[in-house]
Amino acid sequence: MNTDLRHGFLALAGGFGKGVGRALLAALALAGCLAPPAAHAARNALDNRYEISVYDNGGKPDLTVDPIRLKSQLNVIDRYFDPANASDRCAYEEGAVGGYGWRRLMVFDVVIVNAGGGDLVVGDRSDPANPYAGAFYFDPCHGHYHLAGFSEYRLLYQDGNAAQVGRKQGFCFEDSFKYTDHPSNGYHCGYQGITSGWGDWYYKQLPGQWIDVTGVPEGNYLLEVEINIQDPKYRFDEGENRYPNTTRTPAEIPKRRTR
Ligand SMILES: [Ca+2]
Ligand SMILES: [Zn+2]
Repeated sequence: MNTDLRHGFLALAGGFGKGVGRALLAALALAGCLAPPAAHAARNALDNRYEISVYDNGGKPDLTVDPIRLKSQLNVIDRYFDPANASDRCAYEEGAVGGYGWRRLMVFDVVIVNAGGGDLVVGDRSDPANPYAGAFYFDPCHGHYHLAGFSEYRLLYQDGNAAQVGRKQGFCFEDSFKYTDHPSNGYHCGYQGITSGWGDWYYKQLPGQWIDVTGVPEGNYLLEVEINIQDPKYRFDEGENRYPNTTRTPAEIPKRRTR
């Protein structure tokens, strides 16, 4: 299958939201019809793998962002947002872009890795007995529930000062990539969590998986991602928390090409 078609599928998958997109890509992969992003991811993970060593954290998770994947998948794109398009309208209304028309976006992959010896167990958000139930909201762009304000994406000058207002991003937690040989306990968007030694992948084609850098001058910046910063009463207990919750990577905004 040619590359354009593959990108078409990706856009389609993104439009349906994370879970459906993955299911579709998995089905395509099984059909042997293309090398889906998941296959690229697996290959990249082997070639250039973020090494974690899971430790005994008193049965608790320890979350961190995969710094290798954050860096390797980062790029700046120009994208047109059309008010007549439901998904574009959603991105605008959620504040993921500052306006319609051509926007410059810094897009990147975020994988939340659990390096603690215990699973992150969030569970079913619709169960009123779930202690995190009040932390969820329906994300219309993704078509499923997110834990509100779990992370923030920031663009910084190289001195660490903010170059752009940061943007909060919610998450649904599930097992996407394995970082150790530990088997998955099968968490998904309906019963959320991340198994010890697994990572939850938010790929750059997902709606909102970016910072709108329209109007930001070209130059060298830092991208910063901080996690587990939701309302304190819903924060996850990370025990010893040996792995950092703030990750930075160099991020260049290239010269705009003349159209
Ligand atoms: Ca951590
Ligand atoms: Zn989502």
